[in-house]
Amino acid sequence: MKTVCKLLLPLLCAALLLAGCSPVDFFSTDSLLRAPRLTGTNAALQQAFEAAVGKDVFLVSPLTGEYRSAYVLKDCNGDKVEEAFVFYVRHGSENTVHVHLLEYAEHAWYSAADIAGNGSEIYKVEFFNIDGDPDQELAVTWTVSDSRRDKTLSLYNLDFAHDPGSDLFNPLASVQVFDYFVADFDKDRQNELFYVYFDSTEEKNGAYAKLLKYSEADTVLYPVNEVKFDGRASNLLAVKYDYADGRYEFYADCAVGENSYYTELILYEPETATLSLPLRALYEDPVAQTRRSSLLYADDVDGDGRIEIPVERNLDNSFVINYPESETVPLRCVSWLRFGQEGFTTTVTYYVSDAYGYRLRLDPALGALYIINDYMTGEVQFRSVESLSGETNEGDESAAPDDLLFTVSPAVRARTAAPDADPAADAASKLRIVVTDFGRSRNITRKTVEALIETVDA
Ligand SMILES: [Ca+2]
Ligand SMILES: [Ca+2]
Ligand SMILES: [Ca+2]
Ligand SMILES: [Ca+2]
Repeated sequence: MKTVCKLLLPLLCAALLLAGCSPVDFFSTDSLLRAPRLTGTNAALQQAFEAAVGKDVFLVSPLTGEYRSAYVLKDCNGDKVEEAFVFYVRHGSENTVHVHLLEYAEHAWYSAADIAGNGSEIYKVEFFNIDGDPDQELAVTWTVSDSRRDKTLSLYNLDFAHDPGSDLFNPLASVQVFDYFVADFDKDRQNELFYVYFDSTEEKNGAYAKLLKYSEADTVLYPVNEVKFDGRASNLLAVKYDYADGRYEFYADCAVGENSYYTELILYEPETATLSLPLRALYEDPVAQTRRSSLLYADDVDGDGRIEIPVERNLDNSFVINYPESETVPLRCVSWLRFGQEGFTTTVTYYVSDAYGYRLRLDPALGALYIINDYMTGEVQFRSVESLSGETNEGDESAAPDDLLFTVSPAVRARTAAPDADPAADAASKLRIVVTDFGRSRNITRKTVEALIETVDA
């Protein structure tokens, strides 16, 4: 699984390593109101900052991401000398966060530029190269207090060799984002910006994905294309991506009103160098394909590097008994769908127990199953479907579990874990697994069942 923000992590880590050993004690401090006294080089940096803007300021730390300090050191122009970015709000004035840039030369820090940003808080700070010059651009995602749903990504080209009278900070783009991702989509050795956003204005109302590319000639980022999600998408919840067959695939989990969710799939098509919504062409109602009533996120459920989309399904012949105020209800499983040329295929199906925090993979080796869950006791019976169409056992109640392979139920009392207990069997260790003779005759053992059980976060 990769989230959009995780993509840049290796790059950032590499950048941090290259940047060498910054004296980070101070810089790791989160959410400082005022700068503490610094020592050594940092003290000189703080003095230079205060000499430029005064002492009556609040420092502002990014809320998330790799850089969590109001002071960010980064060598953007590759001369092996770090620049310093300081994020602050002037006390008693407007709430806008400013970015102050200091450069280091001749054994001293000096103030180089100062700009007003686009929010009262900083969500994230990153650096990447998206325009024609080799320098890193500064990417700041701004938020406004109490409105973290709306984020603004501002990209700044930094012109360190600027002429007197021209600006060091050159805004390349400022766009509303839910999440974004920078990569060389079209393999021309220059990065593009992909982002997803929700536009709540009356004219555009809806969720969109958009791709921006840098134009050398016009020195701006221009839109390559934009796709609008299904009109029923009422909110964005998460975006993940994978890379398969030479193209990026983005999975955007969306809300559809109350207690209903679906995943919008967005592809980058290398042939046309544009974004597309492939489900539109394959299905009459693309939303119905992945719609679910539980908040389940698209994820790489089997760890193969590809994202799967979860959907709920009633399992044939399966039901929940002793359900409050109702005799039986259909039993739902979660299937994870993989998208391919032909549309969706199921990769894996789980029986999910939210109540007891586990899921059990319905491995094909178990054979075709039906499941009966006793809501009162928590006991779940896994039964072979073979006998469903066959002869029934007449009159003999004790012979009823003929098709019962195994049961899983909450452990009745605390059991001491065996000294050689497999940590992977953690979830299973809180459960009582009983395999029947019939189950054993089908090569099912306690270990087989344990290996299919995973812990699920509540
Ligand atoms: Ca530098
Ligand atoms: Ca650049
Ligand atoms: Ca490119
Ligand atoms: Ca996968």
